[in-house]
Amino acid sequence: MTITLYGDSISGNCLKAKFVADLLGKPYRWIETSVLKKETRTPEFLALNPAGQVPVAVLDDGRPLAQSNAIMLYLAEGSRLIPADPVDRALMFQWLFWEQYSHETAIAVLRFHKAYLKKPDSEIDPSLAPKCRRVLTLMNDHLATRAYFVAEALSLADIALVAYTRFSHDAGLDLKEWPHVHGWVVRIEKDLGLKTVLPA
Ligand SMILES: N[C@@H](CCC(=O)N[C@@H](CS)C(=O)NCC(=O)O)C(=O)O
Repeated sequence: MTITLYGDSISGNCLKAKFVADLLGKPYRWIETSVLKKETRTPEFLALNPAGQVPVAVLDDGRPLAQSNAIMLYLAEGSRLIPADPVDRALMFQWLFWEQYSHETAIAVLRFHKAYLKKPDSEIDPSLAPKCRRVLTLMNDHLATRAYFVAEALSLADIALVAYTRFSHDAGLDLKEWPHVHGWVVRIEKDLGLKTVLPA
């Protein structure tokens, strides 16, 4: 049985799972599930994830699994995307937790309000843009001396963080201001075999 991924193609969280499955050659069935059309609120979908959020993976044995980073970890089990060294692995988790608590809650949220809900700036929480800038500056400082977030090799930390960082322009942020982040996005998109979404 092939795993099934319920995801919305505009969502970085959903694309994380797709990127890992594609990179590792894991077969899956993708079921496009639109947040804007409220397809995450149907009784069938809520039976899979009562939180009403994509992504959800339905595993080989039929069990549903939610949370993008949990799905990535499941797909990448035993692969080069999870460092073998315990400290490096813990550092990967450090960045995965930071991504969910500090990064996704800034860049993904501002992007969604601006690019998809088309809200004028006056209706958007004014603390979001400065929070995004702090997040990008922290990443830029980290990447000033390294090519990848952990252990000089591609890991789930890079994949989690690139998912929304590459769409920063949708949130009104020009990555050219953060050149190490810009260069890293180009590198990770290439590693994942993705066509760049960065503005020229
Ligand atoms: N922490 C969750 C966040 C999932 C999430 O926010 N999903 C959004 C799309 S990116 C969603 O389904 N939103 C619909 C809703 O909350 O109503 C993850 O990483 O999977």
